[in-house]
Amino acid sequence: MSRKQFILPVSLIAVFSVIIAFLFPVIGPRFIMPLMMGNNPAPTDLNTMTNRLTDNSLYRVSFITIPNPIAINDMHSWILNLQTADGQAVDDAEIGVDGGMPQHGHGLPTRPQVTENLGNGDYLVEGLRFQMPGWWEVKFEITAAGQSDNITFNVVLP
Ligand SMILES: [Cu+2]
Repeated sequence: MSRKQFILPVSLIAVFSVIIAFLFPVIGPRFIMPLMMGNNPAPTDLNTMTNRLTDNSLYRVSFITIPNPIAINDMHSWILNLQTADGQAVDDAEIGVDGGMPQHGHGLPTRPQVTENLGNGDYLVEGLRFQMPGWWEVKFEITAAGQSDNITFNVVLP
């Protein structure tokens, strides 16, 4: 093989590698990851209500997203409203946030946190980001007056 015959394919590979390296963060989340992880449609019987009772019915939790609707890859916030099961605002709660994509076996790409207690049972949750379409679970562990309960919201991003 001559020097010329060797250099051409090597430079082509280099150029393509650079192009792919630049494109990957753009096309990766939307197309490559779902392909790798299995592009399962979300279950049709998912409860996607945004106002629900916690697992043991201790609290009623609802949320709005800012902005609404949310877009893939956008860092965004939720306002979570927390009430007792009989409708009293809960203002002194400790709230943990977790979640992920059950069909892909991965967690959240960020570490969202409650950053502000807004009063009247409202809490600001900052730092949420969903980097691919599909079924996401967002879980809150709520502790108030020594009583903990959990809730899992289902979010399906088109
Ligand atoms: Cu995923």
